[in-house]
Amino acid sequence: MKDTTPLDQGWSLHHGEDRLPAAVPGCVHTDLLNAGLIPDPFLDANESDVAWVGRRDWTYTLDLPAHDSRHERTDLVFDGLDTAATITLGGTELGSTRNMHRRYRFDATGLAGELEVRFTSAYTEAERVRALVGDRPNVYPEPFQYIRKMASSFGWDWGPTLPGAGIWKPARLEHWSTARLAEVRPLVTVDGSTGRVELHLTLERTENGAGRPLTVRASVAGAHAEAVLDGDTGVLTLEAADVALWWPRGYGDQPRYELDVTLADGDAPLDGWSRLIGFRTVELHRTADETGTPFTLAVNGEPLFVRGANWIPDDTLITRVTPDRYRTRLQQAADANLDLIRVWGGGIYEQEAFYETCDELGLLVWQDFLFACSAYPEEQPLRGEIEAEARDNVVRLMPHPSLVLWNGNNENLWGFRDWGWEEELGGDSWGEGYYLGVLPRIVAELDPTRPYAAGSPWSDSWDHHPNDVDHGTHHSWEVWNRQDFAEYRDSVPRFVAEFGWQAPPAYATIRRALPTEALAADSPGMLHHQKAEDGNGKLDRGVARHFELPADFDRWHYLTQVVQARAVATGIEHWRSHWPRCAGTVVWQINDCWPVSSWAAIDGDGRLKPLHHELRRLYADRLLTLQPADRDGAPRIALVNQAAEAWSTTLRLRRLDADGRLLAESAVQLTAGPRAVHQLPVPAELLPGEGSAREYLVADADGLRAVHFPVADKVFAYPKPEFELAVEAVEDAAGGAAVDVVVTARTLVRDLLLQADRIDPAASADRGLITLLPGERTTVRVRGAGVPTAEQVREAVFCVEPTRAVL
Ligand code: BMA
Repeated sequence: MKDTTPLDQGWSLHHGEDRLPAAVPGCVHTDLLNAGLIPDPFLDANESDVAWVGRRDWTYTLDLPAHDSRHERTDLVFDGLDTAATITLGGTELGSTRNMHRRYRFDATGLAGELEVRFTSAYTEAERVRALVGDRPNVYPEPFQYIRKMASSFGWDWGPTLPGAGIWKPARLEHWSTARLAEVRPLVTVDGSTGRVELHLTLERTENGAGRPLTVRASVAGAHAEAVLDGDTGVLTLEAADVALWWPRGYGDQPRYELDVTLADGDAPLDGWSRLIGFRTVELHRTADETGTPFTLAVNGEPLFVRGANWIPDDTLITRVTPDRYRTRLQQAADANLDLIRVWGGGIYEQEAFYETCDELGLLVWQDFLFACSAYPEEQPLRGEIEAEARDNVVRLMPHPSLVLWNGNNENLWGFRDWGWEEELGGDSWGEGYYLGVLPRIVAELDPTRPYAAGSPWSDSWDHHPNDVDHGTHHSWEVWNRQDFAEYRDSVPRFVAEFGWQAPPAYATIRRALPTEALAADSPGMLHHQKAEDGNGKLDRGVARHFELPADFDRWHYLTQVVQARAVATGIEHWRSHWPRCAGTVVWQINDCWPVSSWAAIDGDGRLKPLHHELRRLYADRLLTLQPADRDGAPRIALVNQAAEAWSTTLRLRRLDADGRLLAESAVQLTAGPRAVHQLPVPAELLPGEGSAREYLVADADGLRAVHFPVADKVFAYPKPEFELAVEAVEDAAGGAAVDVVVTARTLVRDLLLQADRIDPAASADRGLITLLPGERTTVRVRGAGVPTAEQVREAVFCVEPTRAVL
């Protein structure tokens, strides 16, 4: 049987004359940090001080004594090397690498001594390739399209510039004889309750093993198959009766079955492979209809309104993202009622634990191939790397039931058409051959059970603009860049694959990142931790359209977070109400990779912004929304029901005055069918007077609430908010002490937010923005803050205040 020696101990990183202890898996930045040789690049403006790290070459060594192997072959295997490296063992050069996204295997039979992995700076390698293939347009001033390395490690509009080097995934020796399983490719489908696995196998044989008849056995869900192979490839088919379907969360369970494969020489086992698979079908409906070209995912025949978010690398220093951290983050995504995560093309093909956790939680995965926001040369040496990388990752990830879509790139088809690239390129290659040629061919060949989209956004053909709202996927960025969030209501794209609004991270996250700074919206550290073009200008203008722009930092921080949540809510409520014409929203972005003002719902320290709580409401099976007059007509109420059962409810509508007086009221019995939207116009007598600064509308149904104010907050005659707070210690089900903060409103209280991390950086609240009518009471549970006094809690509470001019 094959046997494995992990190479995860005893490595050194050469730093001048010194040899530092090095982590494998790991990277130079974390090794230098651990050795106390660089300051934490995530704090203050330290990022700039450590820029030298990415410009240098780095060498890792490990002493590998001779191994007394009974086996014919010893391979040195790297699951990931970041990025341009030359590998020698005992003075023999084994080979070189230039792609972080591939696995590498070198024949190291009989070799021993010092194992040396010499990394060339990613900049040196990228510039070398740029000189060979010629310059290409890029949205960012860094050369990431000339090297197959995580693009955003070079910096992004939410990320620091910290390209590093390192043995970023496990390394090991594999000792084997006769043959090994070089590739196992299960094509998993299901017909009724019969699960089918077509297992494509590739063997690698030693000289001794050449031509020898070897037995492969496979089993899954009670089905068995066996074959004798004397060549290097084979196909086994398994049919399992009565399998249960794997469903996305919210639609059913996620049963998984162990698929085992063994390779044997007679009775002697040589190698084994095992994965948990799931039986489900996936289709992408793209057949033209009366509006244009839909983009509707269907799992097990059930068309979905996708409730998604975009995922970026969870830490710029990605080797710090452990399986536990993946689990925490993905559980947070699931808690926000997401059912799809898009792994965005400027990051990485994530690690196994990411996809395993998605399989388990029922989070669908849309996986981009790794191309983002720039023109990619199609010449060598890149072309060969890209083909090899795509093959490697398609094979690696295809056993996962959560994976439902391969996507060619992020925004490159759009960039070519719209951002002046076409002219600038003057006929040079830019990646089209990958997105419309190489990649779909690879997916069709290796993983034909999954749909492929050429890009996001993409209209499915050059006949339409790549970002056409009526055709395929759409990225809605004009609104954040230039407009008020109400403009989301101006269109009904077929699928919104990106849109979002920025806000700063939680207060405690900012404090940790900028420990000594006198905080202001534009203080040096805040600006350093804001990477978007005119990011703070857009934040400020976003606030100023609705509120008086405050000078006070805490208020600015609160209001930017309110606007972020309201903006995303406006988009999702509008688009969901247009199901099935619009078949999904994928918010930009769920997570962050360091402490920064960004579009994220979960900040760089893992704290939830109010947006996260809002997503939980927006993406619940049942959504109640009030849609102001838009191009489709008068103000309406939409009951969005994504559950399999009909939703019957009594809808209560109230027109109220700012002081709480009831002006008009009605109750209607309504039913939204299964997975359907029910709409009705708001009755005229319930509508607040147009332009009224005193009247507003409240809709309630089954504990869900929607409010509509006809004017901006800065014009509305809010009363001075009055509420009481009571703190009760409780025993929390999750274990440990917690408190319930009971809020009782005496007046209208709009968008009350308890920022628990201001009480204690370890504390969190289970609710986000809350609107209460006079006399209403609600409870917020706060964990991790001990038992604070009501006064301490009050200092951490914010809500919308009346504008002085209006009072
Ligand atoms: C899109 C994304 C990212 C970017 C985001 C916010 O372009 O694909 O590249 O971070 O918008 O600007």
